[in-house]
Amino acid sequence: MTESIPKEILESYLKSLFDTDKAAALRIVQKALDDGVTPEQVIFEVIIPGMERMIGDMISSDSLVTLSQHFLASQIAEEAADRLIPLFATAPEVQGRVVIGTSHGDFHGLGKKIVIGCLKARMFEVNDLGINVAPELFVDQALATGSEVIAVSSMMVHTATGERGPKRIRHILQERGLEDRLRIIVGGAPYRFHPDLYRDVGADAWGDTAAQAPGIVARLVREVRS
Ligand code: B12
Repeated sequence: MTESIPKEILESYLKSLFDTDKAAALRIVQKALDDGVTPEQVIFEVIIPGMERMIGDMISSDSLVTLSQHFLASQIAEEAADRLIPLFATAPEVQGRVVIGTSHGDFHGLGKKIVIGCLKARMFEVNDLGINVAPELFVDQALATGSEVIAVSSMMVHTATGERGPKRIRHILQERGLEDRLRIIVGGAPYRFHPDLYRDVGADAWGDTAAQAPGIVARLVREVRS
């Protein structure tokens, strides 16, 4: 199928997200594929618009239902990207490689998960190091995976600004002469209240929302590759 997909598919997919019905969302994706919709169309015409709609509609609200809808959309985006991108007729060019984790001492993983969904849906290869990640591991894994960008999520002030957070990652890059090869992006609540905080912790950039992450990461990748 090359023409645009029937709009009912996106509508029913959005409804399943708003109902936080993951099984229904996955059934809709599978049925679309069975009916001849290409994996490319599912990603670009269903999954990404679904994420964007969810983030756009929900960003100002912070109710628990909102969080679970938001989270579900990103979880499905991540799963769908993992499953469908290898099926693309022409292998998509990887936009860049990213390692991501929450900073040392920080167990808040929901925001990171949403960032991963957005990046994967936009064809970035993402290695998730999990929560409570040591600064040394960020650097070692970035090198092991050929990543250009280290992404650090911190939800608490002390894990954003502390000596085992992004600051230490910056020191390691300096000590090991890696500053030309790797960029650091940070995100999470503490940065929202102090828009210059990202500089103080030694990052190259920060992103307010997961939706902004692909654009900013793409810029950082270009800087490293140029
Ligand atoms: C859920 C939650 C928890 C859950 C976490 C569950 C999980 N699996 O993640 C649990 C119950 C475990 C928890 C524990 C604690 N929490 Co808590 N928690 C929260 C809460 C309510 C929501 C955080 C969240 O998930 N938000 C939803 C996500 C989607 O939003 P987000 O994380 O901001 O992410 C978005 C953006 O920031 C951005 N983003 C995030 N990361 C990144 C990274 C990059 C690279 C980019 C570009 C963008 C980006 O994209 C995301 C999507 O758009 C916040 C309060 C709040 N309203 O923020 C407190 C909060 C973060 N917690 C807090 C505290 C104090 C704790 C505890 C210490 C409590 C305790 N006494 O035990 C422990 C700490 C445990 C630890 N060591 O980490 C404080 C932090 C205070 C501070 N200023 O430092 C907060 C602010 C609550 C408060 N007002 O006091 N918490």
